[in-house]
Amino acid sequence: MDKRLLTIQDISCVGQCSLTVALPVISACGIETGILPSSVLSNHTAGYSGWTFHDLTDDMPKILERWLTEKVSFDAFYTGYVSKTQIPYILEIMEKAARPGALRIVDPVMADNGKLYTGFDEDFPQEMKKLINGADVIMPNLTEAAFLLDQPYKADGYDKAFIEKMARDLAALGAKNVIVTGVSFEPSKLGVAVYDGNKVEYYFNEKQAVSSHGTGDLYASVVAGALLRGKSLLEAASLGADVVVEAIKLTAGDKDHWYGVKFELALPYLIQRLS
Ligand code: PXL
Repeated sequence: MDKRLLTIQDISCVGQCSLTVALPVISACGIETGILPSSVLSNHTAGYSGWTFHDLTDDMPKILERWLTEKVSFDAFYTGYVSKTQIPYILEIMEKAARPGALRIVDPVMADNGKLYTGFDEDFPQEMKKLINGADVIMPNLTEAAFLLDQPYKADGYDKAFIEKMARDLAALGAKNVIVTGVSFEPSKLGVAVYDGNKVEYYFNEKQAVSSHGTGDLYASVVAGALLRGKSLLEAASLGADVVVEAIKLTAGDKDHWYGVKFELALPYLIQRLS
């Protein structure tokens, strides 16, 4: 049977993030992708002056019931932007609609640059820990890692010992593998720390001049797709970083394109790297 993944995150109708990135990216990886939209927004919440928000929590148990009747099941679950009240439903879906050995990939989307995203309250990280516990792979950025560990956010000035303790402490929350994103030990390099429960390895690229919205979702989607294609954790983590850099380069210089990255133009690169 072919592998099938379910991704659970919002539909931001425009803005190149969450499901509008995850579905095309994982499909481009050659993996059948089911979606469970957690909410529908007119656009994402980072940089626009406002947005509509339609919560879809009530649909979750009804959709699961249908799936169980139809014997629909998945080899992997990949979660992104979700709300607190959805977490118990998501845990139930991951338990009841799993094929044997199904992977749980959790991107604990909630914060960046030292701050929780608009709409997330202070006890959200506590709830997110319930998704982290039992995950096979988690992919926090440095801000999300700090919130999950109840420690102050450090934007810079940290060393390898700090990052490696962070990765181990995150694993101690119940995650088998940890990828910490946005790690930098020197001004010109940006990358990821990859902990497989045994050792921490790193992958770096040249740091790009701009940081763009939606790159976390692009990164996590590539990692999820690459893992299902049988890539190792470090290979998937490195490919994710390379695709993000490619997309940023393909977007750079277009001032009208402030809301996301042109990941569509990086899909041929992704496909070629996977072939
Ligand atoms: O990229 C993360 C994300 C996903 N979905 C929505 C967002 C954000 C980040 O701001 O606003 C709706």
